[in-house]
Amino acid sequence: MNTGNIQKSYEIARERYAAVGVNTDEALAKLQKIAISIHCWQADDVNGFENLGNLGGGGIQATGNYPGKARNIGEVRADIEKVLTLVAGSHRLNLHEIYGDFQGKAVDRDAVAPEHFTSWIEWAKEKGIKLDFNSTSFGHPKSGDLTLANPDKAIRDFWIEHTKRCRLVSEEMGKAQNDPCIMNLWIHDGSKDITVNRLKYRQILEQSLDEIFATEYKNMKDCIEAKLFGIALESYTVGSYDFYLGYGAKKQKIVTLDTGHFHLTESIADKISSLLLFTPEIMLHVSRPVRWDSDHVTILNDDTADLAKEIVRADALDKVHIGLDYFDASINRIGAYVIGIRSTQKAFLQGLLEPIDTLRRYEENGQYFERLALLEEAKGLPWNAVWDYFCLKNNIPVAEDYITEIQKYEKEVTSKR
Ligand code: RNT
Ligand code: ZN
Repeated sequence: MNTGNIQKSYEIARERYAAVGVNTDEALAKLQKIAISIHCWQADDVNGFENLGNLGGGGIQATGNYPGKARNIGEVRADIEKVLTLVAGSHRLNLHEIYGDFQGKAVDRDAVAPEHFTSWIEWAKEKGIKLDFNSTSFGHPKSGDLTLANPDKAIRDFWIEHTKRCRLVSEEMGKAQNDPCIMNLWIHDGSKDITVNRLKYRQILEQSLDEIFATEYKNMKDCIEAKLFGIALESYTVGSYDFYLGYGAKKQKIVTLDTGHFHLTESIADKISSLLLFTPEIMLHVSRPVRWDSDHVTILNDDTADLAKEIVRADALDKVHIGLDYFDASINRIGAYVIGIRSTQKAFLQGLLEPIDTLRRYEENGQYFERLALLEEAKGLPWNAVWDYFCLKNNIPVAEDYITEIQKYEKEVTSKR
């Protein structure tokens, strides 16, 4: 890329934005601070490295068999390190329990402990990355259709113990990194066919959560993630959105909004301003549902852009944790990461460049034609020149230049796996 042209384009864009009352330098400074919690599970199609034999199940599945997936912790770390050379800003890594460093030992889920994450904590510290965490209740012989909502006390207690231990792991991560570790709790519990005990399972889940959350921690924050349905669990989901929204509002827990977990015509962006009023913070799993919760790679589409805009409009960047959640096994996985991260950042940049003061003034004056006109014109403002400059300034590949970097890594590293 011609650096001189990028700089020149930025100067022109800066002037153009100033004309609508937007300071591009300020927008860039804010974008620089937005951390994205990168999900570790795109690297290996959500397999993890426990030595128990993954049984699948739990209503999620990665499709595709593109070569080169990470086969061990070292490869996940190498891939993430590569990704970080192709994106600007400081980001976080979101680990699932099944990615623990179990050193070849069979450590069952009810035996996981902070020591299994010591090497992750050390690696993260060395690389300047903060960690987030997730309990893992899928892909295990005891997963079945019901985990925390299981009427069978032995199975339920097993998962309660697992989740409690995951909170302790998160607490230790948070302490070590001197920044709260955000722990997400998602369970697949549900039913393939019509159930006549909808209330019963939800009562059990509520009790399990109360037990899990009884211990207060200072260095971790809990978030709870709802879902519409899982594969083979189509008729009923215990942890529905209503369930977790109610629980989160009542117990002041963070509700996770996964953009793939709602009816496809539902606006996730519109939920931000309501959640901000009734729950302490928000966790996002930015994904791309195609016809269902398909977990395609996040792109800069209207849904992602609207979500980012709503967060900026609500001045809530410090209350919203931005995580990614998709797993596409059909394309280069490092490429999948980079596309998703860069597209999410582009969405936030667009939000930060919105001529919001003028738009709000129009709205308050009842000037609705003017509001719509400026919203439409704003779509064509030269945000991409600002984006290119952001990449240049951060010394990472500008525009499509990252494609060749990924091709090179594929040739030299992932194709040899
Ligand atoms: C599943 C949820 C959940 C998982 C990860 C792996 O539908 O979105 O967040 O994708 O925990
Ligand atoms: Zn999710």
